Amino acid sequence: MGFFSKIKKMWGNADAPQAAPAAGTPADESPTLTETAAPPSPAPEAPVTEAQAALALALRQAEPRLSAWLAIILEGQDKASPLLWERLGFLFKSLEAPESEAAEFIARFQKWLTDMDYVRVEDFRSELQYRLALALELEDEEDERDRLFIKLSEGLTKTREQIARRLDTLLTSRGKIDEEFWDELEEVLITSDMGFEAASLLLARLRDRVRRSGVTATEGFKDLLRLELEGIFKPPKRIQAVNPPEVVMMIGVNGVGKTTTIAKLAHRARMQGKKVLIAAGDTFRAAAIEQLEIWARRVGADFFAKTEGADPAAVAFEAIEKGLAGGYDLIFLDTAGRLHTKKNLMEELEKIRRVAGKKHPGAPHRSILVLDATTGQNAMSQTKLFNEGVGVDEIILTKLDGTAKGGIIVSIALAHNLPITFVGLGEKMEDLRPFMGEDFARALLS
Ligand SMILES: Nc1nc2c(ncn2[C@@H]2O[C@H](COP(=O)(O)OP(=O)(O)OP(=O)(O)O)[C@@H](O)[C@H]2O)c(=O)[nH]1
Ligand SMILES: [Mg+2]
Repeated sequence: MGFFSKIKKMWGNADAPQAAPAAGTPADESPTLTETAAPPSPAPEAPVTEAQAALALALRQAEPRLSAWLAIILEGQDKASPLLWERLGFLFKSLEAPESEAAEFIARFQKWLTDMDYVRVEDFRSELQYRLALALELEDEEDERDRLFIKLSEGLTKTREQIARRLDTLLTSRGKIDEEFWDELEEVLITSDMGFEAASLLLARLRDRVRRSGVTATEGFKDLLRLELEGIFKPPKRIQAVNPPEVVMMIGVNGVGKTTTIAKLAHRARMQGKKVLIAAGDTFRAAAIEQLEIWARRVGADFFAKTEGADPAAVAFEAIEKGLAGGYDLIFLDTAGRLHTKKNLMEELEKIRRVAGKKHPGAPHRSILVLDATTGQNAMSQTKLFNEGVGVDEIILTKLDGTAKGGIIVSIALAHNLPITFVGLGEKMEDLRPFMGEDFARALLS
């Protein structure tokens, strides 16, 4: 547990001898770290080679950040090679990660490269950093947050154009916060897919905040708006503890991204060393079951399915049985977005809930509603429908990349006291990221 604290201890220890000024060049001059091409010897007392010592020194002297360490590991490398894996293994070792963990990480990554047909570092560097951040529990690190922020900003480009650009025009053209300013602001908010209700609520809160702050010029307004949004995006407190396996049920209308989001979440969990089972509760079409099985294989999760048309509640029941017996940490249950029978979707989901809870008290521990940002205000009625129908514990908003309708997130956060936990910023595994309200507000307005 807590690699981050270990790292802090390691690299930030005042008693540790300060690294000597860079002597010569880092390890990339030597062809290999060890005499042979074999991975670092498992014996901890194995003699340290010159190349390893140089690499250790370079890592030690670098800023204590994942990206800086990775830059050193990848220095002079433009392709996947035995040397690269050796250096990566050395990074794990330097961070006191168990050897077996490093070996598993590397083997899985190599397999992924083969599957994806990637060889060049530039094709896989980003994924490698993402996986390392998860495996080494460094996702909260400033660097990773910066990377996420850039990704978020890119993803929000169109939404930002809708909101920020028009807001900027309004702010510079008016100069003073008066009634006309409020009227025009209301228009900007409503047309950015925030919807009438949310816009009115936000305006009322903003008026109050502006009054309290004493700000009268439009100059200081953006900061106040950012603060207000940050407050709106603050997640309500929840009990996190669960009796394993934690059962996560994915719900939402068809096409929003339930199945791919399960894959992305399972990928994250696997990188964090969890044992994951994915269950095919969408028995609507055989292709859905196959799609999920392929994903499970790709991310290294186990898979449970029955036949097409089977009762999804039975799938849930048996998957939980398998999960309990197999010592799983996490079970993801995919569900259908629409049904082949006349039966009500909510009834079916409710039945899954009931049956899951009977087999494993507290299950499903999390019902995640997946919403597609490109549907704009439609997402609001879906939230209401699912929340009243079966209950929703958290929301994941997908497809924020490339839509101008990202303002919907404000309405969702305002209308329901539900946490938005992740946002989808693209189709790649690393494109599902934890939602951080502060960063989001900043990215939206900057
Ligand atoms: N651009 C982008 N595409 C996404 C994102 N999330 C999912 N998708 C794509 O959306 C499409 C539908 O995703 P699925 O996961 O199959 O959706 P689903 O909800 O399981 O659909 P049904 O099973 O038909 O109900 C896929 O092509 C995904 O790659 C995202 O954040 N951004
Ligand atoms: Mg699906």
